[in-house]
Formats: sequence, C-alpha cells, structure tokens
Amino acid sequence: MSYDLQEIDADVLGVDLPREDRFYRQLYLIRRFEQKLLELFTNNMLAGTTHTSQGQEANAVAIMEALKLDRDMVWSNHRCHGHFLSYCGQSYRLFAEILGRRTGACGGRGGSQHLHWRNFYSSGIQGGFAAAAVGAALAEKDKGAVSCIFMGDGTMGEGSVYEALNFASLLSAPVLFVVEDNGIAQTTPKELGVAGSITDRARAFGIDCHHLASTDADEIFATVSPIVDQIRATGRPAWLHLETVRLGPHSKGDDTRDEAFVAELQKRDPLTVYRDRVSDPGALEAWCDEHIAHVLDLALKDDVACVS
Ligand SMILES: Cc1ncc(C[n+]2csc(CCOP(=O)(O)OP(=O)(O)O)c2C)c(N)n1
Ligand SMILES: [Mg+2]
Repeated sequence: MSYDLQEIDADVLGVDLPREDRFYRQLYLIRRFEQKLLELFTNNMLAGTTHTSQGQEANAVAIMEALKLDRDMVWSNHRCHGHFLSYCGQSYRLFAEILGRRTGACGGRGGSQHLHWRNFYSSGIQGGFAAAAVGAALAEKDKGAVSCIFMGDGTMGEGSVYEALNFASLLSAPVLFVVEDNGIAQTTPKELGVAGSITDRARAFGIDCHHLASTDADEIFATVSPIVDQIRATGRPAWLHLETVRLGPHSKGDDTRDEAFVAELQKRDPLTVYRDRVSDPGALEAWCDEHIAHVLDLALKDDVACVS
C-alpha cells in the first residue's frame, strides 16, 4: 500500500535538513529514545524487557534514507526501535505503544515486538517475517516497491530464512535482506552458532551478496543506496551482510561479554563516528533531548490503557 509522506513525521526525521544534520539528528534521537526507555525500566514504569539498538543506529538511519518511505516495506525484529524511528519518526506513538497506552502505534497492544505502522512491521520471532517479506514484495512489485527485512547473525540458523531466499530468487521478488551482524546472539558468540560465511549465504540461491563492516552512516548509505536502486530496477532480491556492534546487553542486564571487549567496541559508536561531521551537534542534540522529553511526557499523561 502507498502512503502520503505527510503522514510520516517529517519534522522529527529532519527531512528538510542537510543530509549530515539529518543523519546525526536521527542517530541521536534513537539513542536518546532508548536511553529514556531504559530509565523507565529502572524506575519500574515498564515491565518485561526491551532490546536496544545501541551501536546499530547507523544501519537504521542509512537504510531508511536509501528506501522510498512512501511505498517500501520494512520487516523488523526484536531490535526494532531504531528501524521504526528512522522509518516514520513517530517517537510519541512508540513511547505510548511500549507504555501500553491506547494512543500507541498499535493501540498499546503490541509493544516493540508486534509493531505495525503503515508499511512497517516488527516481530519477535527470529526469521518469522522472511516469507512475509517475500510475499509482500511480490504483491507490491508492480508499484515499484522494495521490501526490506532485518535479521541478526543469530537468525542464520532459522530454516524459514532459506525457504524465503529460494522463493525470492525463483520468483524474482524485490527484497533487500539485511543481516545486522553484531557478532552475538543473546550470549552466544557468532563463532559458536554460525557455520560458514554470512556474506555468501544467499549466493547459492543466485542472489547478489554484499558485505560491509562499518558503523559509519555515510559509508552504509553509500553501500546500500545502489543496492536498493538495483533491486528496484531489476526486481531481483539482494543480500547485505552488515557487520556492526552491540554496545549494550542483549536485552537489559544480560551481557556476559568481557568488559574490556565492550569498552573497545565503544570506539565504533556510530554517534562518535559521526559527531564531527556536523557543524552544530549540540543544537541537534538539544532538539532531540527536548523532543524526547516532550513526547514521553505526553505519552505518560495518556493514562488511557489499552483495552484488553
Ligand atoms: C524463533 C526464535 N527462537 C528464539 C528466540 C529467542 N531470542 C530472541 S532474540 C535471540 C537472539 C537473536 O540474535 P540475533 O539474531 O543475532 O539478533 P540480535 O539480538 O543480536 O540483534 C533469541 C535466541 C526468538 N525470539 N525466536
Ligand atoms: Mg546478533
């Protein structure tokens, strides 16, 4: 389905800003949103758990920039806040959703792992959306739409992913398969769970494969943009293996990695990598701080819980 771009919060996404400012605005917005989310858990205002994308924000920002948000489809996973915010900028709707308010993106019923907003979907079932991403790509192909699915390295063991690759290639579905490889699945290092090459995994299906190890939003955009153009032009799927970093725990407190190792990863923090490229990062940060505080306040005041 196609949507009017005005229904996406263009102001939050900074669509009128120069690209560098827009990228840094979004990188910082995602980080701030998720920091606030963690604070809500600490203050016992949220129950259950959450998966933050700290360290992986540049993937969301750069890939959404490469997509056409009025028609393309995005299939996200448990680590979805960055993808969602860069897709539509609906920070208020996302806070309200996670807080279980009726004003949330899905009426407060779905939370992070069952989001649906326009052409954006998230699922907590690893690889569970692979077939849907292919089917939707075929259904919308005549509209020139691309279907983009995000998966983690720990999802490479899901059989349904390979069924989806087979069909995507056989039927020529315009799908961008993105593997956000942060080197770990919850507490299991990639080396213990994934055999062979992630980069080359889709090659046997006759699908073009690409690889990039980067947390630099500009580099990721430069890589992904021609891939998306190629998918749209040919109607064929493509596979992108993106090596990235997970700066936080898997969910809230479950990080079993060596502290020195995690400290080393901080050097690749996508915000640090990007901050020097904008002329006034402080102004962009202040805008986001104020915006996030404002929408969280609004969502907290929405004391209309969802109807069960
Ligand atoms: C089919 C399925 N099995 C197990 C889980 C539990 N689970 C949630 S996230 C996760 C690890 C995912 O690792 P990865 O795919 O690398 O993504 P990351 O968390 O690193 O972003 C597991 C095992 C699940 N959600 N779905
Ligand atoms: Mg992983």
